[in-house]
Amino acid sequence: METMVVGRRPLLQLIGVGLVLTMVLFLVGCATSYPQSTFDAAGPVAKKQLDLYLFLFWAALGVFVVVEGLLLYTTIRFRRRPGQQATPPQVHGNTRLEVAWTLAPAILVGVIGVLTVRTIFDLAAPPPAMAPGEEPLQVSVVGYQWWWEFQYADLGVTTANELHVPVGRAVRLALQSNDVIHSFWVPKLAGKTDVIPNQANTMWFRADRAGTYFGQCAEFCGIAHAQMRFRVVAEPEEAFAAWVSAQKQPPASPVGLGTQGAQVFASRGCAACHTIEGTTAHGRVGPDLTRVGSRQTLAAGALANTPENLARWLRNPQDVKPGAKMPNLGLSQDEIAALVAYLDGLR
Ligand code: HEC
Ligand SMILES: [Cu+2]
Repeated sequence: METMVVGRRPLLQLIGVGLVLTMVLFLVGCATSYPQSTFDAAGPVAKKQLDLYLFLFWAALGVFVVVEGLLLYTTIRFRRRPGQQATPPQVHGNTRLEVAWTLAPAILVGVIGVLTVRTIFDLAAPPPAMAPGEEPLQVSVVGYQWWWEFQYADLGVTTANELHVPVGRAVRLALQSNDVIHSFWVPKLAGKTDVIPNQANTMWFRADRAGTYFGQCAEFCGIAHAQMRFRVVAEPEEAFAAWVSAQKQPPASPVGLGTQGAQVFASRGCAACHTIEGTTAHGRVGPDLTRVGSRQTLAAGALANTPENLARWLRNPQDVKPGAKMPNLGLSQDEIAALVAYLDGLR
């Protein structure tokens, strides 16, 4: 009797520790915001992918419960009891059982295969029009180490790291890479699609809820891969149209300190890499800065777009985003202040 009590205590402790750990795991799941959760599908493409995933999840859970249940049952039911001989009777082969455990997984894998292929074909088809004659919005996405360019060729707009789209309308993307393989991923809107040099991949999504959706490169592409983020801003049709017309107008002429900033921009070689419409700057190495002041972030989500952060970026891009392809140009404090006034005014 005495030995049994002692023998059981560690087991109880183990169960206790297990329960606490399980509780911690569940509580960790109680965060309030999930900006990149695939479980919160905000459009039909993400929804379809989520449905397929959920089927797989429940099927796998069913298999787990059956297999582990049988394992536990046999372990306990047929355990060695006191006074039993060392080796239990040996059995070889059981045709019925073997047929059953070959057929069951084959059928399950077959069902998963059919559902998967159907989903792939569904998503590869052109997006359904929500209204008669409605055309999807066409955007070209170009992946660069380590930022994104979005070109709306039909609208004459180019921007970086911030994809504006109208709510409730399909968006068709043509994805290309300027250098290495990247992958375009907005978890709440659509699964990943590879972005490959010399090969235009296409995909589509639709945002059914207005909001800002977080996206990021999902294929390791070099040192700053983790800082290759972007946002999708889905807004009502009128707000989207207002954004487009603001982006299309040439930026207002700089005033005050901004005028000096424009001169610094021209004299310090920025134009070799950056474009600002309405000026002589037509560089194609870095992001289009025509409306840089209107964007939420700098350097593909590395910094919030504030004057202080813009100054930090210009002081030394490598400090903010190690590996970034913009060199440290050794700008003076005065030059930085003038550039910040100029660039922040480009809205
Ligand atoms: C050799 C090419 C090159 C030169 C010269 C250059 N840049 Fe850049 N710049 C880049 C690249 C590439 C990026 C993108 C960095 C990233 O996000 O990884 C960038 C990013 C930026 C950004 C952030 C834009 C955004 O939307 O995130 C600003 C602002 C900027 N540069 C301003 C300047 C200014 C001002 C100058 C001149 C003083 C300058 N750049 C000179 C290549 C250059
Ligand atoms: Cu990447």
